[in-house]
Amino acid sequence: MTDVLDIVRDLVAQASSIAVLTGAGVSAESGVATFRDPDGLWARFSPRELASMDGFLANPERVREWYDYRRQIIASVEPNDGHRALAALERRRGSSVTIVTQNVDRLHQRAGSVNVLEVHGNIIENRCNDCGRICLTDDITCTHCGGMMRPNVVWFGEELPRDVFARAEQACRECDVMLVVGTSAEVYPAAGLPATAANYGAVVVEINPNPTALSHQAHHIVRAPSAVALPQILKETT
Ligand code: BJW
Repeated sequence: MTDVLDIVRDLVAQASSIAVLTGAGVSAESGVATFRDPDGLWARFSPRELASMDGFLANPERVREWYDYRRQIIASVEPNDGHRALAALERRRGSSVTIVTQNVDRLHQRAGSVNVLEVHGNIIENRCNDCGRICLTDDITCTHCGGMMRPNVVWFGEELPRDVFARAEQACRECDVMLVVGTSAEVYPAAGLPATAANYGAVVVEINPNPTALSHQAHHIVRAPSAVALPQILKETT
């Protein structure tokens, strides 16, 4: 473990551009459930019923209740040492650090990260399904066009926000090192970003206590929880 931590620390120290793809595991140690772990959300709730447009149209009340339940959990937790280590890295290295997050919980921003691309949206806001207007209120119809308001997240079968994903791809093409942290790397197109980075010459590092769909492609693997590994890798010297 010490060896790989030293190697990854050196890679980060020498990189002129760093992309970080994060997933639900980064927030696990804050107390936010992941999706696909044995105790994850998809073990208790149906993605088809709760994270798809068909599910929403069939029962909008149930979907809204589920998102309200998750919003309450997120409001009651704090960023962890992993989020904080990434925010501190960005404070030292500026815009050369880009976080591409699949997480909708805004914990990176609450830890102080600024250059964050939310490829699956966020759970804090609502969005009109018809005109796209974004708001923070819990109105169920849009005051602008009368359309249905829904959480501002990306459900299965929906396109990711095009400009945000384009910027994420650009960051992956430009980086020297990509850290892939706390994601099962099963959900596309985000799961394809590490391959983009590798194809453009980046070193890809997986940080995850468990093997994932990405593991066989990663150049280095740190098998540890992110709130432990990130502070060790991203010490002040990097
Ligand atoms: C720790 C830890 C610790 C634990 N420290 N680590 C190509 C092939 C096959 C299928 C597809 C394909 N392309 C597209 C698809 C379909 C689909 C898809 O990928 N399906 C697969 C599941 C098979 N993709 C889509 O539908 C996407 N849209 C799309 O492709 O649109 C096309 C289109 C184009 C043009 C017009 C219209 C359409 C959209 C995907 C949206 C995903 N949405 C969700 C819900 C968001 C809202 C919400 O939160 O409610 O996003 S699903 C869920 O999965 C959520 C996550 O962001 C996403 C990824 O999960 P993540 O973060 O990886 O979490 P887990 O739980 O899977 O993994 C946790 C990891 O943490 C584990 O590895 C643990 O070991 C680890 N861990 N503790 C570090 N302490």
